[in-house]
Amino acid sequence: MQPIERHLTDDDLAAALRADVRGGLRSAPKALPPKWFYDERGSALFEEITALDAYYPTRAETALLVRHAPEVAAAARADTLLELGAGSGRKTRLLLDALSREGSLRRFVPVDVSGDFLEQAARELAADHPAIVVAPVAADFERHLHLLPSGGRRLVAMLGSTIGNLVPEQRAKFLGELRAAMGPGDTLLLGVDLVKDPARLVAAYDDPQGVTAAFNRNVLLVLNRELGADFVPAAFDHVAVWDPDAEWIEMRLRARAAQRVGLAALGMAVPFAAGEELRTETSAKFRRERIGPELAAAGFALTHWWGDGAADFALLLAEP
Ligand code: AVJ
Repeated sequence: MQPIERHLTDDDLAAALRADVRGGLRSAPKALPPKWFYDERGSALFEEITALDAYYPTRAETALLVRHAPEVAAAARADTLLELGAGSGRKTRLLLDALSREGSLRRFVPVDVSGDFLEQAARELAADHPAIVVAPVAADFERHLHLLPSGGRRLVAMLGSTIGNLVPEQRAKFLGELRAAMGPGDTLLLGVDLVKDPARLVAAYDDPQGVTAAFNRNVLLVLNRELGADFVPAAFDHVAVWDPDAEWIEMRLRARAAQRVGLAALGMAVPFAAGEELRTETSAKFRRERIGPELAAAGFALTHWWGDGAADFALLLAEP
């Protein structure tokens, strides 16, 4: 495995967290970007979420990859797999195995904001694929796409409906920057969660075991540790709502009573009214009729669409 190429240091991350929290807790309504969920505990809780009965996306996407990874590999004939938001491994392995069998694969580039997470995931994959160069990159896909390794035929994969965490304006910017960073011979693989019965969507983000609630509140513990804040997680209720117009799930934390929260590192004290909500995540759900034109607007052509029988989730390929 090659040493991690860092476009993002721990200092950059700390500065980005401060800026996001300062801005997000001053705005009305209050909001935080979902990327701050994923410290060690948050990543472990997310892994737990993926195993919940109610959380269908991971199972649905894994089944799609089991079925269609060989077709993805045949269409891409990529020598490089570049994975944005490097996942836990199983789905990555399905892609790596299919590309290896296709005979084209030379290099795997996992990209993630968290260096620690990358190190571990990359090491395990490198051990299982000794013939492949594993070249991890610590970067933020909203800022550093132009710095990603170039050359060869690259399959750029963003799985898990991670793209759903971007709101439409962010998505247009991301897809435009990605298009600019890609060239002939490159292929984009996206995993997207689909619009479906709102009851099932809400259930996937409000499980009876309370794992998602713990995941949601975990961001408050991240702020307590990183910014010397004094959030009391139990003073906030976990809320998941479906917005039928925007077609996204919103996760929020609702203050159970009026309170003031101090953030020592920012020299801020933030008032919450009773019932006031802090938005912590938007998770957009897609339709082919919507993502197709979004891709086209960014300069991509949608070439393949693989859905499951239940129309829960889809894998798509697009070319610049
Ligand atoms: C990994 C960001 C796609 O939005 O479904 C799971 C994160 N949040 N449960 C999603 C998540 C609450 C997940 N993404």
